[in-house]
Amino acid sequence: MMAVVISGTGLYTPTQSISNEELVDCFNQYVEKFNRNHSKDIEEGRVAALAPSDSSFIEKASGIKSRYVMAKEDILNVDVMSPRYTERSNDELSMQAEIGVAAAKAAMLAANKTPADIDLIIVACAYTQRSYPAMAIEIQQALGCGGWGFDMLVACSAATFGIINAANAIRSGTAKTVLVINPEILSPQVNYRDRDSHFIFGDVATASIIEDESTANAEHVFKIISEKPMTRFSNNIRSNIGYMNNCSPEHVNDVDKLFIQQGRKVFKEVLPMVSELITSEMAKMELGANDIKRLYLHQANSTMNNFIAKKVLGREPKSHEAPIILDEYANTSSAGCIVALHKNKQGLVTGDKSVLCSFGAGYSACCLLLEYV
Ligand code: CO8
Repeated sequence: MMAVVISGTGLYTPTQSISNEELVDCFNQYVEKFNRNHSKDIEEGRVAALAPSDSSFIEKASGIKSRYVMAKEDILNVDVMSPRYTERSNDELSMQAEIGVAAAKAAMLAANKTPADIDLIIVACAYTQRSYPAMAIEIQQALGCGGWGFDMLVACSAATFGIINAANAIRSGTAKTVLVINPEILSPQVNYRDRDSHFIFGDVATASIIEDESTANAEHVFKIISEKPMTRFSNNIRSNIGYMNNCSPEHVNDVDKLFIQQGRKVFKEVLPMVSELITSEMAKMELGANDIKRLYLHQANSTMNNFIAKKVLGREPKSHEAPIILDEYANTSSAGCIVALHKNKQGLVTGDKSVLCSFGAGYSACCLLLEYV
């Protein structure tokens, strides 16, 4: 079978960043205000007082220290607590396409490709900012690429599932060189008034070039030697935002239209699922723990990643073996494992094997085994 490779990755990092301390300061202003405004109801037991957030809890429970966002000011305004963007006209490049283009250009540069080489664009992410026309087609026009494009949503596994779709398009002959783009603008979906989840997400965009090994001409090339996607339905990570929301106007502002999760349950259910996914894929390819040089894992929680890496390697991982980027970027949904890959390619030599693995809402998970060429 034809060998398909990842021959370049690109990263767009927003210019604005929010520290845990800034976020907690705003959250705690909101808590004080809420408790003050509801003091009588709280005293008489009709309303529960809100508890403050704590930046040291956040770092200890998740490994997150900061997150990048597209627009910081109103997230930290206690009277708003959500990003605010100026709506662009239909003639302007949309925000999600803009950051996708930036990541795509960086990936093309890394892979020594021009827009003329690209014949398929897949925008794969957790949310698209509109239903249609597809973000991929807008990006196709902005870059000046030919061919075709489409969007696909698989929450945290969108990037890996996108890479599999790209590889299959190449194998089947419907494309030669594919751009998979993950423009993750997640901050609009965060409930910044929810103590359990206000700290989790950040915005970013990543992109990858996928092509036949015979045409690859880049510094860092990873051959896809095996791929195993999986899904299993769960309500433990959910958002009910959607095009039918206006049909139930009484519920349009309910908190379930933002991100909600049962974090503990996710932890308990996803960890064994992902550890088993990776180890069985390694067994299928007759790879042992010593053969794996890097684990590029989904970036949701550093304890989770440490647990998975320990299960796979059979020992405590060294920091370069299972790189963590969520201290700086927080959870960036599907883009997280690509950011980890993008920033940690150094030191690999020909033949080295790595794991690229996503996991999250759906549930969805995917393990790609890669060989450094
Ligand atoms: N400050 C202080 N204390 C807090 C805070 C806070 N902010 N939040 C909770 N606590 C307290 C709780 O009240 C609790 O107190 P007590 O023990 O008295 O009840 C205590 O801390 C422990 O709370 P938890 O059990 O909730 O804390 P955990 O140790 O489980 O950590 C995490 C919470 C970090 C959320 C953790 O559960 C986790 O990371 N879980 C799994 C996360 C995960 O993988 N989620 C998948 C995310 S989905 C995804 O990646 C993409 C989805 C699509 C994109 C969505 C875009 C918006």
